[in-house]
Amino acid sequence: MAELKALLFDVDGTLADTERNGHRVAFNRAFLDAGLDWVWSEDFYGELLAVTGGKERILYYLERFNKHFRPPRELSVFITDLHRAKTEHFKTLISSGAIPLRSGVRRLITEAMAQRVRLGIATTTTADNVLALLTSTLGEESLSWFDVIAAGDLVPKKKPAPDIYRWAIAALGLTADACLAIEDSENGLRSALSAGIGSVLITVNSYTEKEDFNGASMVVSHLGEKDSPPRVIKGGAAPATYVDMPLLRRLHRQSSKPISA
Ligand code: XBP
Ligand code: MG
Repeated sequence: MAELKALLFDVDGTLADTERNGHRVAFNRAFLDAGLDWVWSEDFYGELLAVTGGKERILYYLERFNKHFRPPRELSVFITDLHRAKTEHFKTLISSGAIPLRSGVRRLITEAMAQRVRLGIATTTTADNVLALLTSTLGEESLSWFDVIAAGDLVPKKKPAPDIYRWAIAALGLTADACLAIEDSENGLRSALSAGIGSVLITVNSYTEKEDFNGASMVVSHLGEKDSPPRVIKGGAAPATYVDMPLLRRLHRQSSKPISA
């Protein structure tokens, strides 16, 4: 396994817990504005998360749960317009500071930069949403910390397809074996692994904790801090008690032998 040269972060559920009280609320506000009586509950949204991509998720909802809906204009235009409105609501929510970074994210990013390990983002959400989240949580200068922000419709196929990770790796001018991915979901894990990234750390959340993370290098509850260590769900962290750069380097070295589920 090559030297660890870059960390590739997922966004939703990984950098911040954005789904339950961010994207889901933004979707419901956009539905209300559009005069639709659609309300996605917390539990129902968890089912819809099986499909990545907001536009793809709306289409999945219509095809699977609301077959009789007749869109007021061509369906793809209707969905695109609805999703654009949802993104505005999400950006407003994020810019209000409503959703903080998850535990350990700021610390690990700072550690990686201090050790000259490059940073990238590989996400299904839109670039606008990523910029809003980074700006509101880390400040505008943080946008320059990431050598690549690979997001949303940049690629034809979203996670679990490998496209977005392949795009990010190529944009970094690296090979997959020099990268470690940090994800929260099975779709994200599958995407990173099929892009050839052998070391994937999973930080679960309330929507993804029961998913299948077979093939991950390690599964933890969160990245953690010295005084608030994570729960290790699969894999061995010792001697580390929370996720730091030495632990990631160890995982990367060992990543030819992923843990079994
Ligand atoms: C999670 C997703 C996104 C968000 C909604 O992305 O699947 O679609 O749920 O964002 P990540 P959009 O890869 O960061 O986990 O509505 O902008 O798609
Ligand atoms: Mg995610």
